Amino acid sequence: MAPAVVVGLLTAACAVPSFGAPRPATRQGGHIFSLWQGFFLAACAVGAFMLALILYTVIRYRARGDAVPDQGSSNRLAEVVYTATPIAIVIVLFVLSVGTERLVTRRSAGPVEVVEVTAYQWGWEFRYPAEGVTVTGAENDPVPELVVPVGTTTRLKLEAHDVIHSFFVPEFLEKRDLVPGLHNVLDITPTRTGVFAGRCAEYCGLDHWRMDFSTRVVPEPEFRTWAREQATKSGAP
Ligand SMILES: [Cu+2]
Repeated sequence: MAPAVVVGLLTAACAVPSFGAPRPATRQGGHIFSLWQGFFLAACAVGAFMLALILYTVIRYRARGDAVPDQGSSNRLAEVVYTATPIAIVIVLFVLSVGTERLVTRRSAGPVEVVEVTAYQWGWEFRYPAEGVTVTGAENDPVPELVVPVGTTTRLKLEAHDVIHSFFVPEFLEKRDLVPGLHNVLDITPTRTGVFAGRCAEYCGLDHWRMDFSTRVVPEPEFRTWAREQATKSGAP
């Protein structure tokens, strides 16, 4: 009964293609998403194999009288297989992880948009140097909005002035720390429009929970209109 439930749960989990991860909204997030699917499927396969081995052993070697079983202390073939197989699995997963990491952290040859992201206790500032636009919001009032165009790469230059914060939008499937004195960079290429909630993902003090922001991915023309409106509002040329 219990094994049937476990198999049922595993099958149900495997039937969901995202395996619980948010649907990615960026190209880089798509790479992480594929890696996650690979890891999850590998875990399903290992789990199913182990369950099968346990069931086989329980049935095949159940007590059958008082005869003394084989007293051999080792089985070289089994030992080699159960040592080599996990090592091989770890090597494959490691190579896939390094490949994905390279894809995700590779800086775009020519980023179209640049946004200077500054985190502070307790809020965010998004500065668009080319457009002369600055969006600020502190302590959730109002929640600052990061607006980026869909289909083009936006380079986020991450800075912190006080303590360590972390830029996190679940749908981007990436998290990057903002460390005082370090110039971290995150290139994102949104693949679909929408509004995605973001937050600071590094405990940074008493009001850390207030560090929410919103990310709005819009079509390029809409982005241009928005930038022009913001620049006019703040009196920039
Ligand atoms: Cu923070």
